[in-house]
Amino acid sequence: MQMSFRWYGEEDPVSLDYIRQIPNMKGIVSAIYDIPVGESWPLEKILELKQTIAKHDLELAVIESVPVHEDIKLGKSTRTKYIENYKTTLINLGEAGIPVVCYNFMPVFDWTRSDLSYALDDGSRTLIFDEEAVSKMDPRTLSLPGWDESYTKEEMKHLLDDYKKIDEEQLWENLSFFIKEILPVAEKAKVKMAMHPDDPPYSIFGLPRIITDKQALNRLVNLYDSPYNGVTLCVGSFASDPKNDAVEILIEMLEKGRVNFMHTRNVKLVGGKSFQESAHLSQAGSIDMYQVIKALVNHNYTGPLRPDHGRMIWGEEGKPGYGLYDRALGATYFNGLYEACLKANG
Ligand SMILES: [Mn+2]
Repeated sequence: MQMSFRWYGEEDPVSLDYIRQIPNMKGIVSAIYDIPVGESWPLEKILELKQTIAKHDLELAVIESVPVHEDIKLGKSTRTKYIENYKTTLINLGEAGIPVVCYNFMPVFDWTRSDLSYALDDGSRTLIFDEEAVSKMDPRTLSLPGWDESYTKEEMKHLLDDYKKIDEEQLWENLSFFIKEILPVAEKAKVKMAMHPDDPPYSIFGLPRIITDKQALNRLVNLYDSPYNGVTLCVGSFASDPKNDAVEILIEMLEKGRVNFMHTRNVKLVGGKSFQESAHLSQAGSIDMYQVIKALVNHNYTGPLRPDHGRMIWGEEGKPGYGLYDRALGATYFNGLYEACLKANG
């Protein structure tokens, strides 16, 4: 397991200097944020990012994410040029020696929450998803951090209309087309693809969502039979649906050799489909993190792992989910579980 941390580039209030001081921290998960979705990433920019990180004695371990243009998800004829650009990006990432790319296939909206700064009983602040509050939200006027904010109101309306013609099977077909186009390129470039599950893993705002459960992951990895066609096993995303057993999903994908990246976040289910992002500790949420790390150790997982979202604690302010302190506590906790599991195995 390679302990890693997400970093949003020079704009990130959390500096590489600070990240480096977290015990056992080795990898950085980042991206190039100033290239419009759909355009290819130049090799020089990738190398520049890699060098900036290397100067701090860290390694650019994962690109999260190379976003997929909506025309690809919609299966429009214009997808051809965007798929070619995606291939160019993968070739350049391979050239720069970047081993893993995280991506997702969620229509329009990335991760969705109803409140980004909900006060927990202990005074910390966290992201929550309240089923009722989300059902009252208007997707045409909504914006959350990490989403593509380049749409005008009119463009957003058209985009949402376009998706009215796309059901889940059609979305699968468009994903299948994309996977079969890019995977041979990723294999040749030696870049492992790591599909992130939909977050939360069910339809919201009437939009189709397909990467939602164990069955979906099996269908995905069977679209192209290669270890390069793998997953980001985000236990917190899967566990947001009470129907999913995140540990069982993890073990199945480890057995198939398709886990290319780990996200370890805990969530506390609070009834129905509502949940709160909790501290990473098992007892704080609904995921048994000991079982997660034990599964990784037992399957000799050597890939990157990052503590996913953390709460805002100790008065820290910053990007919701991406403060320094709670994620650093998470990393330390996972280091401890890892050492214990490793030593228990002799
Ligand atoms: Mn995640």
